[in-house]
Amino acid sequence: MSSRDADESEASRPRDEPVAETYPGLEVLSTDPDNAQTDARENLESYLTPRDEHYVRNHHRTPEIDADEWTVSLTGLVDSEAELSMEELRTDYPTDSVVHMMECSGNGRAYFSPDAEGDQWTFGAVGDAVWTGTPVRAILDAHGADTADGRWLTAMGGEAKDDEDVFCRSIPMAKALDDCILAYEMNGDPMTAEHGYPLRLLVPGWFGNNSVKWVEEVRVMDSMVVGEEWQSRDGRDYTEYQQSSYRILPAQDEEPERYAAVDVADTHDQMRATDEIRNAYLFDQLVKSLVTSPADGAELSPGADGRIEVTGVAWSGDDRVERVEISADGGETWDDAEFVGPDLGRYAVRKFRYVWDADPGEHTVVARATDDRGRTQPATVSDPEEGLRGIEGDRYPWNQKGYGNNAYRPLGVSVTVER
Ligand SMILES: Nc1nc2c(c(=O)[nH]1)N[C@H]1C(S)=C(S)[C@@H](COP(=O)(O)O)O[C@H]1N2
Ligand SMILES: [Mo]
Repeated sequence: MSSRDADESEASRPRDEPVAETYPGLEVLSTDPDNAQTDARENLESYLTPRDEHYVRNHHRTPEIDADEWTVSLTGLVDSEAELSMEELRTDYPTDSVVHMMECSGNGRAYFSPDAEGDQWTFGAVGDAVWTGTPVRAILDAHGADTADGRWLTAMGGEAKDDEDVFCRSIPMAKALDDCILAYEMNGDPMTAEHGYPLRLLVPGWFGNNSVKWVEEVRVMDSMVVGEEWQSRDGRDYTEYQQSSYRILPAQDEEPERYAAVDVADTHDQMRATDEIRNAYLFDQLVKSLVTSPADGAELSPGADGRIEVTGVAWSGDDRVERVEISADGGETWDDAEFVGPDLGRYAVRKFRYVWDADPGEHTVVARATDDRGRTQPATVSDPEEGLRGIEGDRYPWNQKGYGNNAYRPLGVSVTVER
């Protein structure tokens, strides 16, 4: 029985519980489908974001799935196609865990002017969790998959109804082999329904849109999902979320250019290689940071020594965060912050602190992170008329769907230091 048949025999049905009740730590942006972000900067100070403070981002209604009935099909360029139960995934293959600070591509959309279409996420569509499951490589190796460079692993979500676009993502084979897992646990417990129970693809270091929830088929292919075959496979469109959404689309472009394949996965590099790739795909995350304390609007009375502790979090994509700087004057002058606490791996959150010798008055405190390839956060978002396709002149490219914003100035906190 394929999981699609299982769907129809009640292995999956839409879930009724309102997110506002199940996730008290979230601010609900929309319901049906549910979209909710963490409601306070302090929530992100935990090394692991509790499951109920981790943002939820859905295109369709959350399915309620019976894990005993659920299977994932392995198809395409493999010696033997297979249909794997949750039990087989857990017991027949190795297990791996990874800590990943996962960010939605739409996080920071609210800071675009004019508005970009979609839910107006501010800073809270990001969360750090430890994900546990079966390494994708082990499954591909066991079934004689063609894992040559240039192949793609396409993962398909199982929640779309017959008249809905399937949430489907193609991942370059090199990344799939390197560290992707089919995850069934989040922070040591089974995932909650909204986060993908019973199974999701987890693509560490990459924007959340790559980590397909409720995955029901993974297919080894020689291209991404593209073309007519995939625009109406079983009467549904499997290309929308790969080729149309989750692309950097400047104001002057009507539609993103649909490619069968791209050689460059690194999102930042795609945004620069404007001749080869007109509209970057949102693959690995861009370096970013957030001051978590003091709170925006705080009135601070420093101790006798006039010092105030500034703390925050930083994260990145495939390249590690190497440096965080703090400015108490909105970005005119900078000082290095120090990293504190454990490093839980290359994709995990990094916490930082800075001891600020504060003068009385009003200040805008901002943080700026830089990755180990020297890429740093830009100051602001560009105007649409500039038509940028990548980060230029300290400006993040305004884009129609409001993706990838890692500009530091909109994330600053305004504080008053008292005498
Ligand atoms: N099947 C499916 N997978 C999905 C989505 C979806 O709508 N359907 N949303 C994606 C997006 S855009 C993000 S940011 C993450 C969010 O994961 P979370 O809800 O666990 O935070 O899931 C991704 N996986
Ligand atoms: Mo997302």
